[in-house]
Amino acid sequence: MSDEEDDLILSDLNDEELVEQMFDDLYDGLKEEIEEGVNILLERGWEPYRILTEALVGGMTVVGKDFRDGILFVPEVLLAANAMKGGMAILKPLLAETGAPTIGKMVIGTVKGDIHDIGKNLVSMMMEGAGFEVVDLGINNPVETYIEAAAAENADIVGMSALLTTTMPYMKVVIDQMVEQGIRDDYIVLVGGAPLNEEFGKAIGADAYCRDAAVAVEMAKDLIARRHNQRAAG
Ligand code: B1M
Repeated sequence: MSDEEDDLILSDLNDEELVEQMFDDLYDGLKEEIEEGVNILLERGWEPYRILTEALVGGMTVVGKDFRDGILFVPEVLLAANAMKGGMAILKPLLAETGAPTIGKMVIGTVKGDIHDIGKNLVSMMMEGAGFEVVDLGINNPVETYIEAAAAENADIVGMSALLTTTMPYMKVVIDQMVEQGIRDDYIVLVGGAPLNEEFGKAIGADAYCRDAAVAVEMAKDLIARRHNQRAAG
């Protein structure tokens, strides 16, 4: 690291420069700097959601591109993910601070064979912030875990995340098993993850594909409201 970089004082940067620097720090896996950047933006009055999307998710997109292109490798991406999680941990309680009453319960996990959890964690945070109760099943979940947890938690929503083209078909295994057990309609099934699209969501029988965490919240609210209305009418 050059002396110039060594001396860099994050709080001296304007917002745009700071976000740019946070992209670099995320890329370099510098957790403490990311945490400091998040705190500075909060002090400057940025909304937690804006910090999450513009500074953290934005930075991770750059990491993703260079990972795809073979410029970054797994160890570096793990460090970047760790730095991102440091920033997310600061934002989590703030996003959940809306004080909204619980409007539904969701169990969510990454599917079997898949260990990516940043997107899932982000969805969990945003759902909690919107007033949902969330039970996070973690990563690498077999079908039994989803089904048992949904029943045990009396969940309204089953959420599944997959980041690999090789693991996304597993979502259909879970839904097919729910159909087989006659419990499919007991739950709203939401799916998401970078390689998915709307067509895939429909093809596997999910209630909705969610492009990002904000869409997941909207879909969940919408589908819960529809369910309540249907029940009230029936
Ligand atoms: Co992985 N990885 N990775 N990786 N990784 C991808 C997914 C990849 C696209 C990179 C690339 O090549 N460009 C590629 C997949 C290619 C493919 O399948 N076509 C890939 C690969 C190949 C792999 C390995 C196989 C690499 C290897 O070992 N050779 C390996 C697989 C391990 C496994 O799972 N079995 C692997 C490992 C890893 C790390 C461990 C290093 C790390 C994960 C760390 C962690 O999650 N704790 C990692 C990372 C970080 C990535 C990238 C760079 C970033 C993913 C991420 O966190 N994005 C990723 C490239 C990319 O996606 N651009 C890549 C940020 C996050 C906020 O976005 O997860 O899309 P995302 O979530 C969004 C939406 O998709 C949606 O909302 C979220 C928030 O807006 N959403 C949901 C997600 N889940 C949802 C669930 C819902 C609703 C919405 O339910 C209701």
